[in-house]
Amino acid sequence: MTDGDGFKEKLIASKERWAREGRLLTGSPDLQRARRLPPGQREVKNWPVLDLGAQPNIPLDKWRLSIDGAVENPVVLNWEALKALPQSESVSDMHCVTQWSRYDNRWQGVSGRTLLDLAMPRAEAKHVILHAYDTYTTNVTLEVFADPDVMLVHTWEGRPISREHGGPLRVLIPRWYLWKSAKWIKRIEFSAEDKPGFWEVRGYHNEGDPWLEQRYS
Ligand SMILES: Nc1nc2c(c(=O)[nH]1)N[C@H]1C(S)=C(S)[C@@H](COP(=O)(O)O)O[C@H]1N2
Ligand SMILES: [Mo]
Repeated sequence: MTDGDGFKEKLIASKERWAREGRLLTGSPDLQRARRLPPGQREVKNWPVLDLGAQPNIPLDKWRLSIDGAVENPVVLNWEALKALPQSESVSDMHCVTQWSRYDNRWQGVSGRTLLDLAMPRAEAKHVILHAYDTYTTNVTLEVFADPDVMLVHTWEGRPISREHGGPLRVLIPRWYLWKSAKWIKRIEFSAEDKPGFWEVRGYHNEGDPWLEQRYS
């Protein structure tokens, strides 16, 4: 199969999804709710913790975030510098590949767009590699990272994000399964080449669209 075929299949899958959603729009409240739930997911009210088992403790005065690689303006931010950037707020649903979804999470942090404006990726930058304090890595395309809903978040429901959920700062890529949302973010690397991360080299999909069930490769 050529890449063109893959692209066509994805297009067809999204169009099928739009058709389904259109049908559900006029349905009962239950169906409207169901419409928010990607295939194979179930809604939870708690917020499960998933990681490699080591939850790094990074005091704010030691915390640094490096933004580097194929950028015009590599930067290392400390906590004060991060908080001095324009702050944004958003509400989004989380979808985990282990089949839970949690609706209406209220986040505060810095938009990915703000970091792009700051670091200015060079023309050859096509991929973004997220490196975390626990050695976890994950990869997304620059196009995905540039979605307006991508954020680096420090606050959830008005409270600092707990250490177990990736505080002081984690990535949030709400349109993708949650394994793409690196906790304890330490470095954002822009790259001409793709670098599949921890789970991507262990059988997870290289993308991760919950609506297309891009769970495993
Ligand atoms: N640094 C880091 N980020 C990570 C992980 C990890 O092990 N280390 N696990 C990922 C996976 S597989 C999931 S499902 C989500 C879980 O986030 P949560 O524990 O806040 O629910 O974090 C993702 N981000
Ligand atoms: Mo996960």
